[in-house]
Amino acid sequence: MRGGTSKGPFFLASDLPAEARSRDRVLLAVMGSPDARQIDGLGGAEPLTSKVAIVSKSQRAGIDVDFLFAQVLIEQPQVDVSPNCGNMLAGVGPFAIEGGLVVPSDPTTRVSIYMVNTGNLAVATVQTPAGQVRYDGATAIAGVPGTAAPISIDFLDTAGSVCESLLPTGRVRDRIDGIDVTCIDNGMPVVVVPARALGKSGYEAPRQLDADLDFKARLEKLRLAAGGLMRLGDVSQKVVPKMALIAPAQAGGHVCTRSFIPHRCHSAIGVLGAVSVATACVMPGSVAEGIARIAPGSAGVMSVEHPSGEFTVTLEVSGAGENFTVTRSGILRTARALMRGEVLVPHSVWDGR
Ligand code: NQM
Repeated sequence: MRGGTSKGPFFLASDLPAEARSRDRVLLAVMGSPDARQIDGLGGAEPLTSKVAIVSKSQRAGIDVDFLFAQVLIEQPQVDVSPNCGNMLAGVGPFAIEGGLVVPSDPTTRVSIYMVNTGNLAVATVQTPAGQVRYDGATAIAGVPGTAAPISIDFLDTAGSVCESLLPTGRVRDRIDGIDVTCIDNGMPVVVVPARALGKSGYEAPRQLDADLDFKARLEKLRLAAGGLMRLGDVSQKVVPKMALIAPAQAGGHVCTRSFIPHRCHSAIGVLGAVSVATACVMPGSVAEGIARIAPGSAGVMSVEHPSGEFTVTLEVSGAGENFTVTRSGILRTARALMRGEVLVPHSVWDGR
């Protein structure tokens, strides 16, 4: 399925090994990792197309389905299930309805989703006229050609999704390596850095930033240090925290971003990454102060600019400092089922030989 600006196979959990090491071995074979081109598997040789969704009927009261997201690393034999993915999440509702895990209603179906990676809840509203998933529609999202049916997603409790709290270092600002940053986790651990502090405008094309190896080395140094402060331990083999450069908005939004996931510059921005950056922008005292332009009363709707357009996040927040609280975050995505079938995994992988 395409989920938002990501793409990958969706599995019923019952079709995969239950034990994590065997499951990961199978997922690496499915995607063709480790290999820069993922030539012997389904992966698309970039982080946004090296993702897997694993879905099952939930045993939790009041919850429809459980969703486990797996980021299959491309050049390392590793699968990271520490973060969530708000883009693949967009495909979970349609997949669950079409797979018979959720009974559809007319004209929309609300699917409550337990996000196993982070232990958070999301509620997706899927268009289901006459009880059939509708994929076509008029909603455009940046980074996907054309239009499709809208899927709105509400997050109820994403603060401190992977780290223990919204501000994992306990501070709104930290100084690392001489640079002021805000480390935040409202669905995705992100280190927010003013682009100027790293000698960038924040308006560069992703490939320009990716080609600057000195800059990338400096960014990784900052990330490794921030990972420790955010109590994520040694993050050298983890895909979190992500890094987000911010600059004043250029196209009518509230802030402009270039995000790194974590080693390549995103062609747009991750969903929960955008939610975390938007949250930092409305948080008094963060490094976004003076960079994000927020008109009084507009904090509830944040437009986050990125290399291929903008991403709108709705936020309900209250308080300041230690009492700053996020009560709800919302986003709009689209998704599409691309094919159904069987992926073939060598016996030796399945058997662990
Ligand atoms: O932040 C990219 C993406 C993502 C993850 C990444 C995502 C999210 O664009 O919720 O969606 O941060 O690796 O799919």
